[in-house]
Amino acid sequence: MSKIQEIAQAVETGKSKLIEGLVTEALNEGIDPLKILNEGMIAAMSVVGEKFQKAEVFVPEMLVAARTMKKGVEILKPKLGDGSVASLGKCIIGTVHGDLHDIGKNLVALMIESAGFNVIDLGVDVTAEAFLAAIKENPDVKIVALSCLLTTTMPSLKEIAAALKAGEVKSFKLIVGGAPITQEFADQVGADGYSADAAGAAILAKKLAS
Ligand code: B1M
Repeated sequence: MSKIQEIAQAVETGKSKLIEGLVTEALNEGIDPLKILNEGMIAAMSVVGEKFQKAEVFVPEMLVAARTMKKGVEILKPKLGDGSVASLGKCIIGTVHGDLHDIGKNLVALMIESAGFNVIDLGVDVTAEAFLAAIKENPDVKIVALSCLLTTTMPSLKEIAAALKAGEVKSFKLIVGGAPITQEFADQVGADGYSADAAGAAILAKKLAS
């Protein structure tokens, strides 16, 4: 079994005690950190999602897989950034109200930070009011980023986008993403940009802020 397969299996089966060692070994073997992330950890989370859909695993298994991935990402973090100094301005990010998924949002935050932004992460289950308060506190914010993982919280994203567009501060760009989000939905809610993945979100943020 390759190291990447071992990492994927550890995430899939929630072996959080093994993950740090496996990721460190993979890095020491010179495996590309992005390959470890995409082909090892993100791929494993997709398998967990598919198994959940087929009722082969349940919420507790998803939770331990998520915890294991988080631990692995912590080891990868310093290797994923490009080391640039924050200078592109502020980005406020959060997972929309009603939604507790944060792994994808955390990756987007990490990539945007690595691209040179100062990231203000509001966490999960973030209401329109909380986004507006953060924008009021940071009126020079360049990018507001909304993450949404559930089809049932897409209306929440829509509401937040509308509230932000109607808010006092209008100088920022709004970007959206997450598994159920499409370019079409992003256009519908009046977002300035959409990306399907974390690396794309960072490129988009850079483009929109310049
Ligand atoms: Co949940 N869950 N979950 N879950 N969960 C999904 C999303 C699901 C697809 C599983 C499935 O059925 N196959 C399904 C949603 C179905 C749907 O809406 N159509 C689902 C469900 C149903 C639920 C619950 C309702 C289950 C229940 O309680 N019965 C419940 C809801 C709780 C809530 O939020 N209110 C729930 C709970 C949970 C856990 C808490 C157990 C756990 C989350 C832990 C955590 O995040 N801290 C969990 C997990 C782990 C998953 C899966 C298995 C993995 C999610 C993940 O972390 N993926 C997921 C299945 C799947 O995704 N295949 C599933 C890895 C991550 C890197 O990918 O988050 O997609 P992702 O992020 C990507 C892109 O989407 C994108 O970039 C990232 C990386 O490139 N992206 C952006 C994300 N945000 C972006 C923002 C951008 C741009 C790109 O711009 C701003």
